[in-house]
Amino acid sequence: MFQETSAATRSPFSRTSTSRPLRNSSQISPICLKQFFLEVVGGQISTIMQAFGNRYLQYSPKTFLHILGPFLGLTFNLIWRIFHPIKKEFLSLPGKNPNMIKYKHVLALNPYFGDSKAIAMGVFPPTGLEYIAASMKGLVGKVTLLDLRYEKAYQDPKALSEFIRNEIDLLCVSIRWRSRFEDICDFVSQLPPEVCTVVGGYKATEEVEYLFDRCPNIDMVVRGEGEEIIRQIVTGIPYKDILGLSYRENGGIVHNEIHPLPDITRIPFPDRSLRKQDYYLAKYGVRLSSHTFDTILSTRGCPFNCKFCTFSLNPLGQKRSYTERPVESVIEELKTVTADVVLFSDDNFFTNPKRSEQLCDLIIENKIQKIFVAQARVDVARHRSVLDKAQKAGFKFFLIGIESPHDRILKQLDKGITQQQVRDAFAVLTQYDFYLHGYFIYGNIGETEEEMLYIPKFAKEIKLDSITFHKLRIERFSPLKEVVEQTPGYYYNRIGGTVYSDRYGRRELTQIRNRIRSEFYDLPQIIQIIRKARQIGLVSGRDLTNAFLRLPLLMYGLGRQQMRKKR
Ligand code: B12
Ligand SMILES: C[S@@+](CC[C@H](N)C(=O)[O-])C[C@H]1O[C@@H](n2cnc3c(N)ncnc32)[C@H](O)[C@@H]1O
Ligand code: SF4
Repeated sequence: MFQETSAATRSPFSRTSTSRPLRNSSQISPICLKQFFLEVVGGQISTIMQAFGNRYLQYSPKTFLHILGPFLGLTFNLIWRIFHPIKKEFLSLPGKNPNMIKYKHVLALNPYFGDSKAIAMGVFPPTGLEYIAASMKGLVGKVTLLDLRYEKAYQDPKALSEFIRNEIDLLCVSIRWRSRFEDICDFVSQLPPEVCTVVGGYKATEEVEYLFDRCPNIDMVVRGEGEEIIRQIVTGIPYKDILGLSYRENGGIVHNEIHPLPDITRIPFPDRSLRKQDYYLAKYGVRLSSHTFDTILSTRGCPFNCKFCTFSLNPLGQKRSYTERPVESVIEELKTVTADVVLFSDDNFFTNPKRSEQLCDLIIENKIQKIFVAQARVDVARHRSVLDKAQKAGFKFFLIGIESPHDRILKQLDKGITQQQVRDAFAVLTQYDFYLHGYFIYGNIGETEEEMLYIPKFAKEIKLDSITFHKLRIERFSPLKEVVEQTPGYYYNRIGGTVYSDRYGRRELTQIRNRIRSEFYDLPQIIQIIRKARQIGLVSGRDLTNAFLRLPLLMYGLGRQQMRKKR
């Protein structure tokens, strides 16, 4: 969609807007000039010296020059080649020279706060934003990261605006999810328009035009993975030359071409030093576990092509080719992680079983003691040696995509597994002390009520500890989009919305969801969850007592959320 656009006039997104003119868009920074001097002029001097020594001087009658010429040329060239990369790296760090810094104080803002249905939402740090902060290190004066979930005082846009006005010259906001998107737009649009504002993230990338329209104070939207793009912005590269950037110019919006996917082996670790607090499991403000939580990303992308899934695509629709970080680098990062529970955010931690085993070996060897959580396909059960190692290394919690107990649906979704394979896999997985969580999708094309209601029974048969079940969603680049569009009686009302049918509308699917939930989460299952959570060390006896004592608070929070939902 963005492919052929490089100027406002050619952009399918271009339109007039009431925006302020762009700031500093074509400024060439001192860093660029210095780099240019060293790379081009310096390289030329070195080459000329060498040529001079090699060719010209050898015909000179002066013998010492005859010998010294090539020697000098070669030496200069050698020194140049040895030190050039270091100098270049040094020069690309304007932090070493305060005069070169374009932005003195950057605010990296995680704008999510307030109660959310997703319990996992409060648990994890804003990893993407910490990657962005790490990429700016040394290129800007100072970075402050504000995670509004933990900054009550700044949840008021007026108070935050005052801080921004007094302190900040670049505001970076991360917008990742569809949920709460409108609230976040409201919030961001109240922040000071005079401070340069750049937003990025999965949802921001999906909503570029809308964001410019909705929030007149947004100057730039970074599309896709932002590490290299933010470096270019803060070092003063002209906006027109920054791939993956959309920005305002002359009352319109310019969408530059897509940025190539960054090489994750060279990306710095997310900057965890900016955190002001630990992350923990809480619901309605009640802390449920004494453990602290963190995420780590050891690969990006997924080589599978399940038809419903857009995890393996980026928000621009590009397939994120499966790429691995070197295991040693993952271990180095893990050594810096202080949290007790660490989620590998990789789409599937066991895509390359050999590498996963190697990583487990290194975790054991380096005595890194954590509770690890990983996403996995059922295929992992075929590799017992990997499971043995994973257990030893501290992998205790598996999030596994099963999707459906029915072969017909699994085939329709291109999941690449059968019901029997799922049963076989769980016969193996349940022999370990893993907490097993399964993902299911209901409301699939042609799926009957009876088939949907088999989910809780099947989940119990294969001995899953807990499940989540989502209605089938259609994302913008979902390969299932066309299938739904071409199937009579099936429809979705918006991108990212649920698939409904003439037979199963919103009301019917909600009723089915409630039945799946109550049939699976009965009292014995809840006891099993608590027992397993204790067994793997996720919660302690003390945590349970504390949670029990705060039960009234939890009930109050739940009640308030229900009331708000009704309103
Ligand atoms: C791990 C994960 C989670 C974790 C979060 C961990 C964390 N640290 O925050 C948990 C389990 C909490 C989670 C929950 C949910 N998730 Co989720 N999640 C992911 C997943 C698999 C990886 C995210 C990640 O860590 N990526 C790695 C980092 C480095 O990338 P990033 O955050 O996108 O950041 C990069 C860019 O976006 C950009 N960027 C980000 N912020 C900024 C800011 C600036 C200024 C700039 C310049 C750039 C920039 O640069 C970053 C570095 O490259 C993605 C899929 C994916 N492959 O991205 C889905 C995904 C983001 N989740 C999704 C969904 C739907 C959910 C849930 C709603 C699921 C559910 N039904 O419960 C909940 C929502 C929670 C809520 N808000 O209510 C969808 C979002 C779709 C959408 N359009 O809204 C995604 C895209 C998966 C998908 N394709 O369906 N999720
Ligand atoms: C990362 S995958 C699960 C782990 C692993 N990659 C696998 O395939 O087994 C996350 C889960 O999100 C759910 N999901 C993803 N896209 C969805 C969609 N479009 N509609 C409904 N659920 C979806 C699926 O249940 C999927 O298993
Ligand atoms: S469901 Fe899992 S395996 Fe399938 S494409 Fe998505 S992330 Fe990959």
